[in-house]
Amino acid sequence: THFDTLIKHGLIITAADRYHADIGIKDGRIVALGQGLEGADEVIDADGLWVMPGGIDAHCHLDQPLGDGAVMADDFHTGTRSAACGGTTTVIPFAAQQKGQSLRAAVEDYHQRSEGLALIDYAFHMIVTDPTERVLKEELPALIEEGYSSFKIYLTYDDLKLNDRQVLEVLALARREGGMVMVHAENADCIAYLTELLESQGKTAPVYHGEAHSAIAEREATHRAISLAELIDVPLLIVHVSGPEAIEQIRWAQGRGLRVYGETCPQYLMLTAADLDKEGFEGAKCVCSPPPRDKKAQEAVWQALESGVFQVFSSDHAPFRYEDAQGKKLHGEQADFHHIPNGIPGLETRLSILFSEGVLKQRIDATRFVALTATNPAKIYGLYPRKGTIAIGSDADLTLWDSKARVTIRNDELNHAVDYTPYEGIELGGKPVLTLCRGTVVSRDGKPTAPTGHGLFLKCDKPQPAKPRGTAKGF
Ligand code: DUC
Ligand code: ZN
Ligand code: ZN
Ligand code: ZN
Repeated sequence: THFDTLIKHGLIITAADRYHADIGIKDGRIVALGQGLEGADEVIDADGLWVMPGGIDAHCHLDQPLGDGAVMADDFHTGTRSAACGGTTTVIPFAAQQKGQSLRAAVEDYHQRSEGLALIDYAFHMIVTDPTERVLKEELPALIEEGYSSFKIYLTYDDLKLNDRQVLEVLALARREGGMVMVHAENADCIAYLTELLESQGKTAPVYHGEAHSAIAEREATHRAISLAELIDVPLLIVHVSGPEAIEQIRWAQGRGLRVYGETCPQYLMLTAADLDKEGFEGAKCVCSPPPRDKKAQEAVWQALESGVFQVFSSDHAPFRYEDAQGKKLHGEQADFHHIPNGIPGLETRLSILFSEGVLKQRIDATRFVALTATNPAKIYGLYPRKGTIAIGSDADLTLWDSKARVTIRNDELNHAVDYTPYEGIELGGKPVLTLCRGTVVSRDGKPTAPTGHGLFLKCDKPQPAKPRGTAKGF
């Protein structure tokens, strides 16, 4: 065989193995793994580098229409460019249904927003906000079949949230059709009550966002979502888990044999509530939901990554500009905390943070890093084994890491369109030096190298982890 590309002498790390071998690539796929492979148009010397599956960022928001007319800073071009430079080769952002809109229209709108713009491959999750009879009986079953096999539901935000009855209907539909349900678990009434109370006391600074979004409200909603899923007998994934209260609920469910999965994000390892309390309005840069908690919560999140309570590590990249064109800061200088858009950027820094703080500091091993950032999301969202591993027949989505490099995060050097990073000035060990998506080099040393439009839309299979246990009667 003559290869298009050969990657020689790297240390290959998958979710299961680590070994030295060469990788032969042809037509965008891995066609050979072995020692002493020869004969290629292009040879990449990976001597001294670690070769891991390209990252899959299974939770990020790009060019998502927001009810209030606000616009996200990153579209499919800048967002996937930034992801590629951070070592990610697949993203799964959200096609969000507005209330009153058909789900099909939401998906079609999102295809228009992404068409021809992505540098790396992408699939869609849907967000279901209006589960009408038509959505449940016709649209969702058809869309799941067509390759949109996962969707997120919310228990909070007035324009997004479902009531418990609606959650049950949606879960039953997922069970019948084999879809994977993701849930944003925070108790809406608790947050509304605390927000009004804090405001009535004049407590409107960004730091009070953290108090309004209490960990108890997160714990309650997590427990409720798990209970509703158990009643229906359907798997469930709790997204962006922030600390020990919700972790305890997930561990409890897993201990009882329920198929409950958990996701966490870099902000819950790197930030605390104290970051919301910075000088001036700077705390607004760390406002996300659920909010970062405290040092003990960070430790609990690390432990849950290590012990396997969490299967997925995503960025939850939600790109809002700190200063708009008029120089106004996040919806107005000194805006009440509850008018600050929830979410922080993180597509490009996600892998480096877990690599540095997790792998190099020996909190998790490199195989678990791969599982959390690529293999598990591929399995849970129906992209495996095309994506998420290094195997013959899989797409040649690969990231070459220099584990000895040291990098200081500077927003100036990131490739997103957001005007800040909450991680400014943090020094990390290790960096992705070369990223290939289907055999094409999409980034080198933190700069994009692929043409706009290299990325392809991916249809997701019905994931095996979404299969019910078979315990429920009468569904
Ligand atoms: N939920 C998300 O998933 N992302 C950003 C903000 C939020 O509340
Ligand atoms: Zn959410
Ligand atoms: Zn999100
Ligand atoms: Zn207000």
